[in-house]
Amino acid sequence: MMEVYLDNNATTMIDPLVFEEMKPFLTNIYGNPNSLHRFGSGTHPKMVEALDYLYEGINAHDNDDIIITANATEANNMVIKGIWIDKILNGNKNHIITTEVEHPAITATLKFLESQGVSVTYLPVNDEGVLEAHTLRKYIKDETALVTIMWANNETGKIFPIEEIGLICKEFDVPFHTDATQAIGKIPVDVQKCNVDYLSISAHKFHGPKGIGALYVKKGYSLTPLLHGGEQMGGHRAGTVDVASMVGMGLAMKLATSPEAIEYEQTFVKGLRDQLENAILEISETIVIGGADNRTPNTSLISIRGVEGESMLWDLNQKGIGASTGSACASEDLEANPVMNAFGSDSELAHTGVRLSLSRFNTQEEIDYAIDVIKTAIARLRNISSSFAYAPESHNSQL
Ligand code: C6P
Repeated sequence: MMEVYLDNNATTMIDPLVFEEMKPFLTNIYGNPNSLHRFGSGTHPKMVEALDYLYEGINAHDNDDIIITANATEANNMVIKGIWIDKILNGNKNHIITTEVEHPAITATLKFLESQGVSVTYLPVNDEGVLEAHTLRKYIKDETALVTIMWANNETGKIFPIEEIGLICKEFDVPFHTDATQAIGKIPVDVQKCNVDYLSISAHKFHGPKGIGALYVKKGYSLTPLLHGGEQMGGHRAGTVDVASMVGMGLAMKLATSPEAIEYEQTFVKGLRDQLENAILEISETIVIGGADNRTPNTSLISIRGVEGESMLWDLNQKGIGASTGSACASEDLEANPVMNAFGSDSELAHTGVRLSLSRFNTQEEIDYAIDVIKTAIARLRNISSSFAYAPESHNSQL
């Protein structure tokens, strides 16, 4: 049976070139980068190179900071809780603005802050699932300590008007953070052009290793650290850095953000995504949630009326295809998808979303196979009772 991975917004396969680059740092170059001897300093050239690739990948200025973290979740927590400590607990501001379709790494962190008395505004999105930048103007107040808005949505792939949002934040002199987890490697990301002050990065979304990410911090926008301890990362994040993963993230960033790589996403990957999507849309009562415009080139969130998203995943999995109904981290929660609810979709529609997310490693053959399997699954599932339920044989709540 063919195996086809169509869940690249959950995570991506590591690029074999990236893995090769990491290997020496998992074997013979094992020194602690903070040690003064040759074993430690031997790690430095490749770490510096990795940082250079990160700076180049998002067009950061040399004087800005990039702090290595464990993932985008940590980067998001670092900026939100850092601002909370610096500007809310230690200052006179008490308000944060976000949207209602952010990833839980933002919303759960903000919910915690709300429990501590912080006021949070969740901006509504339009019926395409995108924030209209002018909406933001009405909600910024003197007490606003931070605006945090994603660059691209993980479920719909919808791209937010980051350049306009950055300009508004600059006009009001409010720090602007964007979670760019789903944008990097898919569309151009330029922190200078978009007036971004903080930006979150996750390597495993662009064919780097898991367990490594970064927070970009514009010069002059320092933060109280989350982790206190040693002086690593200039005191911004204590703890010995995972050198192999950092080196891997650097190369993955270089490979994913070159102009040629972005062009390849816009042509080859988008071409495959569109073929897959169009084949499904030929079937009656199927729609692209939020519409087809202005999306990352790899993502398709489709609603198939009468077909429960979970049932569809079950059928696809039986045929070797991995997809999802939304965020991987909420996949055991069978509640209707909150992103779709934010669009005001009716409740049936909200249960019928399937997210198909591709990468540069998918092939034409795989997409042809996926089209056949999906068409068969839709026909089968529409023929059986609506009480059909997805029942995983086992699960491990620790995963
Ligand atoms: N979204 C998805 O299936 P980590 O794993 O911490 O590096 O990334 C978290 C994260 C943060 N922001 C956005 C926009 C994301 O999409 C994710 C990860 C995956 O949609 C897994 S839940």
